[in-house]
Amino acid sequence: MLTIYSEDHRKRDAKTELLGGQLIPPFEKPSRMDFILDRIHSEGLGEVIAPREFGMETILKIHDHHYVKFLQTVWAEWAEAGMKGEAIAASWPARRMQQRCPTDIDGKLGYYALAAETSITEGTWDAAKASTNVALEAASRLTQESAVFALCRPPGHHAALDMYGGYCFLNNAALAAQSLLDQGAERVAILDVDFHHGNGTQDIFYTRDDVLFISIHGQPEDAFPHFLGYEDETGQAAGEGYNRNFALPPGTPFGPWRDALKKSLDIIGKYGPNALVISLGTDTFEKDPISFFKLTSDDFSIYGSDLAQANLPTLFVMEGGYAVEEIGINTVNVLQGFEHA
Ligand code: B3N
Ligand code: ZN
Repeated sequence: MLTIYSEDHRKRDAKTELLGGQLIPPFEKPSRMDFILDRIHSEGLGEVIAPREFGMETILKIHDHHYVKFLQTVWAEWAEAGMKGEAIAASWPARRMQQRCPTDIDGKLGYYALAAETSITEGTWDAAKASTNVALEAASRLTQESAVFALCRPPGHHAALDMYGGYCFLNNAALAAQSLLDQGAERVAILDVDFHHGNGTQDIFYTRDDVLFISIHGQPEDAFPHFLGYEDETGQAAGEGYNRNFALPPGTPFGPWRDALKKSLDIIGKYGPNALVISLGTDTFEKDPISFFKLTSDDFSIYGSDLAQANLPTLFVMEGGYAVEEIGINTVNVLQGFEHA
């Protein structure tokens, strides 16, 4: 399988993540990519190539232009204000408050952040932009290839129309789906198998019927992002019926997870898309440090093979996964399971 990858992800190398009242080294770190690349090479998965530069056109179809400008300028404004650490949101437009973007940098951070764990650093925009190039290059190759792996970092599925958080800034899977539509697809399905609900992708396509979004994730009562991902969120307006959530409890093993996958593939089959985008997070793994599903490394191979049953051009977009010792094995197991089905 062809892999698209950019070294520019290294420009995002945050030193802090807010957890339990402390600033800790982030779970989402550059070495995640090295473990995946090593496994791709040792298993001979296929060629790894760098993306072209895709500019801003598709990004501005998916994200609010004020939000994009914020991402481009936030670090300079933060540094100009004399802040000493990495940029972290600390106040929000909470219930019954004004939803107006302030000019003060602390106010802007709170306006555009969906949570506080994700610090913004000097190279964050450049890395997020490079990650979108990876997704868009992969989407452009899907006409020649039956499956492509977009090895994106930073991840994207929490990034909404105008919000960042959960280690995500620009929504790579949404951009890939939009690009496939722009290339002529009539309908695209996005299946999000990351442990966390893809709130950003849901937000972006919630009122549209040209993109079906399905997510299988830890239930919001217990898991980040906490405030979206319930099963009764089914879409709105033209998008009614084109959003599905499978929200599963703590300790979920492969059996019930796979049942949700099979239901998802059935819904996708009935939708009849021209292409399938998989938001591929391997934080469903039993040893993941921040998640609570119980998939084993072998389970990743099995569900990779299940995904091939959809019989669609398939674009895998990398999302989460923090058990770094096994992230390469688990990720490549999905891709090999798919290829050898
Ligand atoms: O949810 C967490 C979190 C949960 C458990 C933890 N333990 C047990 C050490 C630590 C952290 N943090 C909030 C930020 C989660 C971002 C998730 C990003 C992701 O992978 N999205 O798909
Ligand atoms: Zn995740």
